[in-house]
This record gives sequence, structure tokens and C-alpha cells, in this order.
Amino acid sequence: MKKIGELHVITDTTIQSRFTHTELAEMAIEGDADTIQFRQKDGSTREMVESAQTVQTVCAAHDVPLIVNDRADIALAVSAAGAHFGQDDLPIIIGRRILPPGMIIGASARTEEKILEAISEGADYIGFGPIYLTSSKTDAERPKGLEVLRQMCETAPCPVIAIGGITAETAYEVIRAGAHGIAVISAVCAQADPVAATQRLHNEIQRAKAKIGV
Ligand code: TZP
Ligand code: MG
Repeated sequence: MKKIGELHVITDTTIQSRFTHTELAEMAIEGDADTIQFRQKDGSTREMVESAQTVQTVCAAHDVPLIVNDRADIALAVSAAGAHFGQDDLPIIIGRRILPPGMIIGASARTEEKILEAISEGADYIGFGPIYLTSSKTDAERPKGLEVLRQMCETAPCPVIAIGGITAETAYEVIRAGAHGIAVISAVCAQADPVAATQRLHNEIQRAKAKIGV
């Protein structure tokens, strides 16, 4: 099984404009994020490749995996560690066919059936959410809550990365519910001090893991 990080910081330049993707990646890594996800929904492919390439340079310098959201072509173009696909993106089975076998593939799945389907098609981890209310994703579903997360973590034969409205106040309970890790946007990108915010999330994950004994 591939090693999947526990603190995925998703760089976002739509909910804030103070920092670039690369600056956010640098700060998140300084705060001990162990995975960076590049998520950019608009702009030209050329811009996206250039931006993802500078993020990849930072990630590679620190030996932190970069996962590219939605775009297998950009993940390949910048030699990212992985790609993450939602239910409307490239089917996992096709991603697995066109991406190198060593590449991490993450899949967003919201039901038990979709989780098992994604894993059978070759996903290495599942992104599950939103756990709480979020304003960072325009078409987010209703929050699933901790109890559904707990059930999904029991079902999933792979690491589950919880996403959606997770903060330093809730990271602990999310990990205690069984999530392998968390993915966040606003809890880092929209904070006054993204380095300190990442560090706090990291500490909360460690505190919960120590309690569980993993
Ligand atoms: N997918 C489900 S919720 C979400 C995504 C991309 C947004 C997460 O952002 P935040 O700010 O951590 O709630
Ligand atoms: Mg997507």
C-alpha cells in the first residue's frame, strides 16, 4: 500500500488572494503539512502547468508529495506524486490506466458503494466529506457529520481523508472518528498565519493519533 499523508493542505487562490499556490505550499510545509494538493478550477492550462510546476519544485525540495486535483495531464506534466479525482472527473479506472503505477490516486466518494467502487478501480485513498459546513466549495453537499464518517471509515478498505469545514478545533474528533487524515482549505489558506494554522492542525492530528495508539 502506498504511503498516504495525514495533513493535506489544498492551496486555493479563489477564497483568498494574499498568497499564491506556491507561497501557500511553502507555508504549509513549514507548518508540517505532509501532503500538498494543487486545486485550480479556472484559468488556462498553460497557467495551471506553470503554477503547478512551481509548487512541485517546492514540494520536491522538501520531499513532500504533491497531488493535483482533477487534472491527470497536469499531474503528469509536473511529475506530481499523485492526482485526485471527484465523481465528475476522470474515472479512476482510466486514471489508473494512464498514470504511472507508482502514482497515488485519490478519489472523492460519498457513499459506501462509491467508496468500494473507487477502491476496486484502483484508488489508493478516499476523500470523504463534507464533514461540516464549508463555504470553500460552491456545490458542496450537506454536511455528513462524524457518525457517517465513522461508518465510512469502518467500511473503507483504505485510508480515508476527511474534508469539509475541518478546523483546528475539530481535527481531533475527526481523527478519533477513524479518518486517516484530513484535507483543508480555509483552515490554512484563510488564516492570518498559515504556518501557525498548519502547525496547530498537525498537532491536533498527532494528539488524536497518540490517543488512538497509532
Ligand atoms: N470537497 C469537499 S468539501 C471541500 C472540497 C474541496 C472544501 C474544503 O474546504 P474547507 O475550507 O476546508 O471547508
Ligand atoms: Mg474534482
